[in-house]
Amino acid sequence: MIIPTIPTPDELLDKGFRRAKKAANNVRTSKIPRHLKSKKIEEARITTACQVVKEKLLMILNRVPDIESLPEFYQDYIDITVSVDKMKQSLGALNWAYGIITQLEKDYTGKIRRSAPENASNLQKQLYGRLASVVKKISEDLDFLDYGKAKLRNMPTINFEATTIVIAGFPNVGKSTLLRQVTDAEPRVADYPFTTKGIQIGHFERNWKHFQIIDTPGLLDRPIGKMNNIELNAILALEHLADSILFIFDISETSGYLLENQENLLNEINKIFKKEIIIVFNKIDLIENNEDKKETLKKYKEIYENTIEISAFEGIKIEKIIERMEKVKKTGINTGNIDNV
Ligand SMILES: Nc1nc2c(ncn2[C@@H]2O[C@H](COP(=O)(O)OP(=O)(O)O)[C@@H](O)[C@H]2O)c(=O)[nH]1
Ligand SMILES: [Mg+2]
Repeated sequence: MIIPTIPTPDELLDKGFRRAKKAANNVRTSKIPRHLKSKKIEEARITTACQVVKEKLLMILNRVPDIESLPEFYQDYIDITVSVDKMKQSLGALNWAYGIITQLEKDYTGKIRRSAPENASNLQKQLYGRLASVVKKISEDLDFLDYGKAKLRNMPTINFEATTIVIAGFPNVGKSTLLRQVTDAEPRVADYPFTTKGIQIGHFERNWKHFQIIDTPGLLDRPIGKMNNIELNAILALEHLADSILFIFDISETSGYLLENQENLLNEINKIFKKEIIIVFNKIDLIENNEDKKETLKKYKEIYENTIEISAFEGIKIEKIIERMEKVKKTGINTGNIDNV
């Protein structure tokens, strides 16, 4: 979670005014000489109301991390999900309000100190009006941050130290099955733009090295050539994470996708991701008695080098995949380019 709870303008003002009232009562019941009281009361009201509102604004500003200092994947994610510019604008507006309120507080406490006691209450009312109008001016910004908070609540939690492998391949080729076979626990599901099911992140460890496997249903399982720019950006954000892509062919074609189409998808992925691609032929258990399919597999193995044949469902040759993943080098370099599509 990157954004703290955001109050509405009314909540912000109510809190300020309520605390100000208490502060004023404390002065009223204190031992300050009577002739000084009315000014002290109004001064306490002003200072407290301004301080409470400022404190809350500062808390929000301090708790939202500096977007530019986040890993690129998160910057892209925030940009695709809510827009980094709008986010910065809203935070900028809160910062602006903070500055104005500081000035108002200073001006009005000075005015009250210099004023006749009978004018103090009027000055305090003036300040309240101006404070309220400043807070109302950032109403849309508070709204936007609250919307951003909701949108970013279930952002993927990425381990940037881990070697990361992103799975690609048409629906039903066995991506989820393989993810479950390779990783320890149930994969964690996080929101991801343009996916309805969210992305799934699984982990496993080997020889004290941490591996992270990411499945992106709805994203790397359909023709990329037809995607619009925002969708492509959602894909490219993955480029920041992926040290390698694992592409799954369903050699049995029981998923309903012809091998020819699967090849096209592989080619498209090859074009946008400048990453090493591990090619896996899945569902070999289904072609055991099919000489034609076996022949096709042989042909494909000649075209693509270093492929692995598995049955994710029966757990055959899973170890081979893990051994292959262990050889993946951590790159962490973004070389993605949507112009290649
Ligand atoms: N026979 C067989 N079925 C498999 C294999 N791998 C996956 N399946 C089945 O294919 C279907 C789709 O698998 P799933 O992992 O959900 O595919 P995804 O859409 O790519 O995530 C499921 O019914 C799986 O049980 C395999 O190696 N052999
Ligand atoms: Mg799946």
